[in-house]
Amino acid sequence: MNRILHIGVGNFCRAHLADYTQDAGGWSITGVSLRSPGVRDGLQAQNYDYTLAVQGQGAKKVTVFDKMLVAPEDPAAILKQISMLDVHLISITVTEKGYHLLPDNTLDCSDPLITLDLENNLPRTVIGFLARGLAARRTPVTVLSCDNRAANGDVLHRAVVDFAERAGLPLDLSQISFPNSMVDRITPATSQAIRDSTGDFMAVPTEPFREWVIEDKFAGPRPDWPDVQFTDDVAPHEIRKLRMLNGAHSMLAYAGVMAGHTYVHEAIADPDLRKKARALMMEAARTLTPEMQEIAPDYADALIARFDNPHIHHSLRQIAMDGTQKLPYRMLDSLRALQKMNLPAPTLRFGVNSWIAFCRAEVIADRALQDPLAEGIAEVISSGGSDAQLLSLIGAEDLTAVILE
Ligand code: CS2
Repeated sequence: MNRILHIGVGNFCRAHLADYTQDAGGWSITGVSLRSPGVRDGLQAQNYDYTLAVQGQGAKKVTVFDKMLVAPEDPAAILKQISMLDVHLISITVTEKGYHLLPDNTLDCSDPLITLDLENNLPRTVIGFLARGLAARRTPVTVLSCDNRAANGDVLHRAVVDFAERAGLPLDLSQISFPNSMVDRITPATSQAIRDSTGDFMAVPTEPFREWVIEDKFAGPRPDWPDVQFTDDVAPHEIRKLRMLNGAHSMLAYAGVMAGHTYVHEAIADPDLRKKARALMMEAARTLTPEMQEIAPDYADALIARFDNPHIHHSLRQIAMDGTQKLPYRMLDSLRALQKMNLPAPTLRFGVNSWIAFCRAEVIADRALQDPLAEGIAEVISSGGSDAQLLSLIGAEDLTAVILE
């Protein structure tokens, strides 16, 4: 049977890639956790099967995983998997921070984990595993990023090549492809209520909607995924989704927490935030291609209806995590594009200012920020630093005047 090696077995991949792959049939997935054994232990105890609790559609058994490996327990086993002949696809969901990139989307070689990986044959990061594993691979393989990042395949490609060059590893790039992709399915963390209602400790709650657009650039075979759009150019779809859905999500997260809300469906029911969510989406929409601009009003309505879903308990604090990694592609790219067109962007500015206000409130309340740059943020705030200094942490120096105006 053909296999996918999937790195990062969080709820999102178990609700998206795994669901699509099970529907396709004929493929199995071997999961890799880069850090803790928790998900592996939980899934192993139930033969790697779990319940996908699709809101409104009931429980679906997902049986597509054949096993799961935990990288720190045996990193060499992961490298071996990358070179195996029945693995035609290596897919990735490690979230934004898992790429170890600078705000300009290049590899952050001053990152301690990347430094360690450059010096050691047994890696810890996804970039280290890919570069070292692919250097030993002799047959075609596709590396498919399924994370929210603009041009996710291109930036992953660049980071892996950069790492390989610095580590002196030979990569046969004629055998490896890195398609860009847009992924979408709102998938919160598993709550006790979901565990109780499904009787499955490892159940994953998700919404009925799912969308996947992939650049048609596969080095070898791929599953016959149903309802996936294959295209030469993913960017218009990706930018639509990242700037409208994720941009509004992040604004709701920061402004929503500050207004005392807990979940997305509560924040979107707040009349002021509802108006602002739509306004942010429509500001972002002006940066899209003409085709996407045409569908933007309907798309915005559909997104708001999805945010309204009271059965999906999507925590605002979950979305608020890792803001330094998310804001660049969710808000700053739109702000830059609008600035170039000389168009106003009051709600996007409000969104970035809400992040600043949220960071300040958290640090002042002595709550640890969940962000790879948490220390730097806390240092700026507790030493009386300016908002401009916070913006420089996310590479927004060029936008300081616009955002803080
Ligand atoms: C969310 C996303 O956690 C977040 O930051 O904005 O996970 C969002 O739910 C997905 O991208 C929807 O496809």
